[in-house]
Amino acid sequence: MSELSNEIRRQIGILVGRRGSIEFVIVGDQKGLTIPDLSRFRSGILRLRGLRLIHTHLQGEPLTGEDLTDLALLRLDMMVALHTNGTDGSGSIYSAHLLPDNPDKKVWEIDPPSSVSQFDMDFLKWIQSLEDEFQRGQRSIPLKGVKEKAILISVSKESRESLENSMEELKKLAESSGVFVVDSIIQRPRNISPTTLMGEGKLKELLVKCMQLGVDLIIFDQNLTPGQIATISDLTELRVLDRTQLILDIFAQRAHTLDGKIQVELAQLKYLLPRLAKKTLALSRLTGGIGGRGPGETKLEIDRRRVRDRIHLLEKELEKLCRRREQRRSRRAKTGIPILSIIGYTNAGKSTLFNLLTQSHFQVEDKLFSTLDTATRRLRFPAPHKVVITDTVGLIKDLPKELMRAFQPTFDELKESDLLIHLIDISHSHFPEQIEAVEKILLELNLESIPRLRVFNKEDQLDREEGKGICKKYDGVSISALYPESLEKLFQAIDRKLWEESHSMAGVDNVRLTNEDSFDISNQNWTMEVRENDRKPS
Ligand SMILES: Nc1nc2c(ncn2[C@@H]2O[C@H](COP(=O)(O)OP(=O)(O)OP(=O)(O)O)[C@@H](O)[C@H]2O)c(=O)[nH]1
Ligand SMILES: [Mg+2]
Repeated sequence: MSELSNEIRRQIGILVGRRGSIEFVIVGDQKGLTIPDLSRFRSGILRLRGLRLIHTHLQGEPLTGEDLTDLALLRLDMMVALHTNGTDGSGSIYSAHLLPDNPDKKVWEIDPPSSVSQFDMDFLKWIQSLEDEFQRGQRSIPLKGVKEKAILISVSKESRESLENSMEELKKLAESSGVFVVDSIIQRPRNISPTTLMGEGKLKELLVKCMQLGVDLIIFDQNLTPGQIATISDLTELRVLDRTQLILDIFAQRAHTLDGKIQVELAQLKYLLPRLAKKTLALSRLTGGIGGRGPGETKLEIDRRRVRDRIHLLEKELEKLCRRREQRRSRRAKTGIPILSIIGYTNAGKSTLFNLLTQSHFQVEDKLFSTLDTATRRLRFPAPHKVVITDTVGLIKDLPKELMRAFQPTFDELKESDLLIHLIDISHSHFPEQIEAVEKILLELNLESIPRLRVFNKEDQLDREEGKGICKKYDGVSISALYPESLEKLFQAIDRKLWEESHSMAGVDNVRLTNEDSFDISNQNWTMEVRENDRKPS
């Protein structure tokens, strides 16, 4: 090869299979060669390709940066460059290979050059032991009761602090959807690649890391365009998800009622449709697994025409749903009883508070988005008033617009509220950002004109004085939904908001009831309401 190469002044390369079969012969130019499409040699993302590239260098130069990039991106068994001297046949061989997980976090090993005449190696034996080592590394992170492992990635020019906060939340989202987070990488490049976000260098490092750790799923904190998902997935053969898909996946797992299922599936399909235009393996890699499952562990349809039909059908269902909800609303409006809705960032403790107030037993979990379906009940309110209280789906920053649209009927119901109780997790280190995110969404939903009460929850996690300071600063009250005795402040604040501040409130029935009365749910309207919501108490 080297002799020929010297003669034609071009690099020559061969791609060799494990047992020595020559699969490709490539003739390049003086500086390099172009490797053909190797997709038919796909051996699974977590394995080496089963091909080594042996090629000539004309000047006897060692492996180039490009050689090493190809080694990593293509997961070749080995990259070899050789050069011989035209006159006496002497020359040297340079080789490099990928490394299994190692303490120095090295991606590859470049072997010391050896002379062509002395080079001797039992390749098959060597590659088998290398693969064994890779597999040991991959198994070193066991799946602890979850189905998937993933590496999280954030690429943006925003401040490091805000990227770290967002990453923290992405991690919680991933865990809430049953993913074990192996590593998270934040990159703040000067230039963001429009096609792959991160540059080639980072991408290959990531790819090798995935192979070292046995991870074939990466989740971006940024939302990716259909083109970006396709490019990254095609280039790396990894399964690629973005923040929106992850949130949609959690919703799909949590949707139990018919309403919820329709809303979630519609949001998922609307997200998918523009992505199906790209002929790509990216989506087919997801079928059935995380990001590709619909409500109730069904597979998401990824055939364009069928997706369109299904969207059409679901939209009709959604319309019916809207009508049903409207009827329910007008029934409720007729009663003239004020409606309080608990809203707030996901995991703030909304359901915990709702359960305490109404003595219900709905699902409460230290997970994001444990509640999807609205629940409504009469409040066990100690004041001599009658109110209806509603628990709602949690909000989050950058709530996917597909979800906003699909959950419109749910949000529309909030419009009927007489008071929004904005519950805030005071113990969360970034609660001010969460307040901001919620208020931004309220604005988008045209709910900003409804009277609002800021209630800081989880005060038990904080120093008393600190809590007081925050309440003063944000004009709110603090409670702990775990301690009923702390609710006194909340009742007083609701009392003030509903009956003292807003005398002019239309439709608010001022019928005074005794405590016992307000526990009585024999009233037809209310028992019906609970049934209609058919959300199952845990
Ligand atoms: N320490 C403390 N933990 C609380 C308090 N209130 C709720 N929690 C916990 O916070 C977690 C979330 O509570 P949920 O009631 O499910 O929160 P949510 O706002 O309904 O959440 P989503 O439905 O997921 O949006 C659970 O682990 C609760 O036990 C509180 O006052 N103090
Ligand atoms: Mg909840």
